[in-house]
Amino acid sequence: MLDKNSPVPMYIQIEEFLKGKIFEEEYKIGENIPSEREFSEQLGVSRMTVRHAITNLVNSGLLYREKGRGTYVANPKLEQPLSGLTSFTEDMRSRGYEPSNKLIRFEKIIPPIDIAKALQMKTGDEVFSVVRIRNADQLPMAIERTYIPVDIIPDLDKSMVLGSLYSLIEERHHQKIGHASQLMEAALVTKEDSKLLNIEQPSAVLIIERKSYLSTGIPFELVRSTYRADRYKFISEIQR
Ligand code: 16G
Repeated sequence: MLDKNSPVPMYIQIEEFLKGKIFEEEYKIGENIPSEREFSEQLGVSRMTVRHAITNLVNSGLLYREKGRGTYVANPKLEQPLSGLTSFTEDMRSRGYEPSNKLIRFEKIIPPIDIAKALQMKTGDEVFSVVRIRNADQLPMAIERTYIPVDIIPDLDKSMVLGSLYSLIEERHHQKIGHASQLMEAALVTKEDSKLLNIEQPSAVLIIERKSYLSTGIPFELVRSTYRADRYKFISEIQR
């Protein structure tokens, strides 16, 4: 199965071996694979070499590690278009996943100056500062840190942000959501976020900052989202 005389490095041969097991569904999505120790005994190679191969497959999104539990076969990465102004709830439902939120923080605060400026607020005006873990079928996908001017939804409370913010604005407050601007950057997960997302350090994450406006041109949210890079691919259509 593995050829020690081959010019192909051992860790790459192990990667191919594991990929074969995944594609043939001997290892199924959501199931955990044998431990590094078991592989190293079975294949007669060092644990370091096995770890190298597994880490590469984690980085490419075929496997994921759960802290203290083991390594699992991942769902194929979710392909998220960067075009429409959709909500997390809509995105997950359209793919057949059940969205849910875990509320980490809900506060009414006077925002830092940069946030107040971005949201075109007057000094002293308050925002709701909301931190939510966004799950798909109970698995954490992203953390969203959202600032919403209190003037937009004055009666916002904790129970409301356990559901969809966008449907709250559109259906309960009868406001139209207009457009948004987004910026994206790659980062390594922070210690705090690695705990919230249940991923190891170091892991790659993608940060998207979205500023969204009502159709009247008034900004209603500034959101910094941290996406698990092992769960997402972002797609955009481009034309010449
Ligand atoms: C998306 C948006 C976020 C918005 C949220 C509303 C990005 C980068 N972010 O996650 O800005 O607040 O949806 O979702 O796409 P909700 O209506 O389910 O609460």
